[in-house]
Amino acid sequence: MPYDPKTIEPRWQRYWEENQTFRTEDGQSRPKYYVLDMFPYPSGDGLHVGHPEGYTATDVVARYKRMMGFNVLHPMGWDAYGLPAERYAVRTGVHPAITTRSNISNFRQQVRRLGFSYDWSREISTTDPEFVRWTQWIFLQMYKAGLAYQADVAVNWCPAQGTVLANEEVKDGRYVETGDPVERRTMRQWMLKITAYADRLLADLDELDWPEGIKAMQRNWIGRSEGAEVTFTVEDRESSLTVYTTRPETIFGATFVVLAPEHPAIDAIASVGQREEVDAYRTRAAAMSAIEKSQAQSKSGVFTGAYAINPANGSRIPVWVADYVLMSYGTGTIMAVPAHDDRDRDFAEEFGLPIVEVVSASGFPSGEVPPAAWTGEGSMINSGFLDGMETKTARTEAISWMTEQGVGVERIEYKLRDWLFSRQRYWGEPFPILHAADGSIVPLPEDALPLLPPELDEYRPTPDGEPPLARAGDWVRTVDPKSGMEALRETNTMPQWAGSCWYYLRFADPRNVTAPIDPEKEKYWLPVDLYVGGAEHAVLHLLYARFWHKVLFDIGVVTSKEPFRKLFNQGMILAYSYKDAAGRYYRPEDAAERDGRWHVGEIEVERQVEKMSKSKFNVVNPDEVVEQYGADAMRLYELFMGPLDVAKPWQMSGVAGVSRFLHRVWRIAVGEDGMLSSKITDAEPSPEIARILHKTIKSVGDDIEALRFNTAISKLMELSNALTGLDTRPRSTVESFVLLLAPFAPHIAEELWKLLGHPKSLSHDPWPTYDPALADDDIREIIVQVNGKLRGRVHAASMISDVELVALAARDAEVEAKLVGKTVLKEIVVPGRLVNFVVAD
Ligand code: ANZ
Repeated sequence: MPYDPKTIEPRWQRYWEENQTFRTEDGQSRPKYYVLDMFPYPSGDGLHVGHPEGYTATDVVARYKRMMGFNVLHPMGWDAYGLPAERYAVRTGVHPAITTRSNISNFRQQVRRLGFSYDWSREISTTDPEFVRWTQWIFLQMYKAGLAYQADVAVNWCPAQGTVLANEEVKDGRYVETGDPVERRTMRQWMLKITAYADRLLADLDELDWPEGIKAMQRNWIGRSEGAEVTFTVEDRESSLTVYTTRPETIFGATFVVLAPEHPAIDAIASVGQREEVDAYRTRAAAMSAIEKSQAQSKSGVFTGAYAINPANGSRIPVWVADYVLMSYGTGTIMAVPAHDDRDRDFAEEFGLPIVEVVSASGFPSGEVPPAAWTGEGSMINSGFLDGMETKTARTEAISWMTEQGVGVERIEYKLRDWLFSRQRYWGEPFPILHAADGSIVPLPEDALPLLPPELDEYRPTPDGEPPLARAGDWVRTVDPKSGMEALRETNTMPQWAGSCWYYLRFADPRNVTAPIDPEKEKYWLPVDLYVGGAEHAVLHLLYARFWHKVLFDIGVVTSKEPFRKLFNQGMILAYSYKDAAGRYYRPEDAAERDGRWHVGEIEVERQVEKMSKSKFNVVNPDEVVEQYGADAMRLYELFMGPLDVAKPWQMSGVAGVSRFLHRVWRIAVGEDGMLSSKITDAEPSPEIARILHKTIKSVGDDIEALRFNTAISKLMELSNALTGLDTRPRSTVESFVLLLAPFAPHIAEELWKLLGHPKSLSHDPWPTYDPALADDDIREIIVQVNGKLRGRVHAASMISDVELVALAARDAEVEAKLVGKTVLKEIVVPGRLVNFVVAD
């Protein structure tokens, strides 16, 4: 009877479900292990082969840890609010509530077919009313703590999406998800004070077992700089200007001051003669899109006609306006030091402004200005009381001097800005907020939660930024339950990130109706031990969730400082695509290789590895893979393709390859008649097989712990080859092999386990253990001679001492028989090879 995943797999999936094999109980005395996938948003396109890559990895870990005796929490849920779900609804014209429900059930069914050991009793969706209740509750706590506030802010308005976006969602003037351009506007929005946590978000990164690249991206995004604020008086004006600098020691080299074009002080400073030119420049700068700004190379700017006084040396320096200075950073004003800053240098050269060197560039003749800005450290020159000091010392000295003189103070600045938390979209959590007639903000009482989005037929975004919820007049007009006065509901909604900021907590206590999570359960389950998902969340979700977690820590909801102890990013799964010289794509199944070149019919095409996309016809549908090869083959291939964290192309031939492996595995234990193979015996394994087995147990365990799944699988393949080669296969070895295979290919493993005579699922059976001496890679076979004649063979680690080796050799049964009653005259040892006992006859 051949291996038939089509009958085996659904049967075991039903068994697991009926027996609640993966149901997790709380608070046991056993140690816990919480392994989590970044939950998907259930898009209308269904599952992509990229999803199960991470899901299979975490499932292997979950199954392995269970067999290691851990109480494992391994849940799945749906990130169902937000732009992606709504974009799909807008495209199809079907209400998001309906599409979301059907998308979820489609995703669930697709995920289930892969046999993951999720505890489905803990399934949650961010759109569940009970989940929404606690998302809104957390927002209310933030509001009460002063961490949520409304403000008129310069926002990223995306006309194509009809909503504002957070800074984290915009790169080079475009929405990162869609590439739609973004404009600057000022709008009244809800903000979350993530900046209040900047220091902790930065410091606590050090404790995390996360990829260094992701930590570096978060550090850069938070962008802490140590520097000083320095005040420059303006000649003949009432006003003064405060600059932010990270190089206060270079103040003697400050030869001009520059303001951002949006700076409010410009009106008071610009001279009558320069006013017109300044205004024209400011208008031009305002009209520039964020995209143009991010691409602007050449320096542009305008002189204000005013002069500032450098407080260090009293020199009179011109004040300029230029768009390379950002209003949103520091004070929106800089002291320009063209000898030691590249941008200042370009600007000075463009407009013929003086360049004064104050840090000697090592090796450059003094008195001459080097051809480019020297931005490194050095010793101070042309700097009065700072002369001769090293830059680092001079920095501290300069700040002390400024503080004494009352012209400056030390200041720490962050690039991180508060999180713009409202969206002008329909499909999100409404804010639990009322606006009273007198303009005051009234938070909804907690017992009025959840507040769900109102029923609306027209939920499309509006062109002017008026939220779609404003159309639900009867919902918007309400009564403040406390005062009984008329009030209007807030019509903005929360962004798609809200639910994912705390969903990992809820899995530990998904049905709690009195709190977001029970404190005992939180203490037991949190933090997440292993979190796996794509690297695209490096800053967005992973920074937002850390922020909420810290807020929840401060209000006593959680006891851990960080939510995710270990993070691992899966690599992108790519695919081959085929296109001709004109850039037209062809279906992969129509392409064939001839003489080393690819063709579709007579047309020559180029084969490339690219992202999967419908327009390139190279999307692989997981359902078809399961249909053809089964879930176990799909799972194995997902992990056998290469290291988990690298990008790699999908190849159907690879799936066929692992499928052949599973067929061979089947034949190790199953005879022609479908019964246990007659080759399986109760004999002891040979030393050779025992060694291979123990080595495999050790390395597969080590590989799973280190998330090196591809090498674990190849070691299982080696062991299976060894077993296939045997005429009699020791039952104990075959059983151990089945247990080792189980986390990777659980369906076939359960089936073989049953055939081997075990009536119950192996999911909670102990993981095989190994004998370290046998598992040692460097075990050598040692020949044992007595008077030069071969009498036995022993196995020993290459590191063993001569004395130990002799003792081991003497214990070999045959050798021992030859030695009894004899006098050993001499022992000759050739380490790693041979022991010869020379005995008297
Ligand atoms: C004088 C100076 C001398 C500077 C020098 C640099 C080198 P980070 O490290 O990124 O914090 N700066 C300050 N505010 C700015 C703004 N709103 N827009 C553009 N540039 C701004 O950078 C801090 C440095 O960037 C500050 O230190 C300032 O230039 C500039 F040899 O001041 B520096």
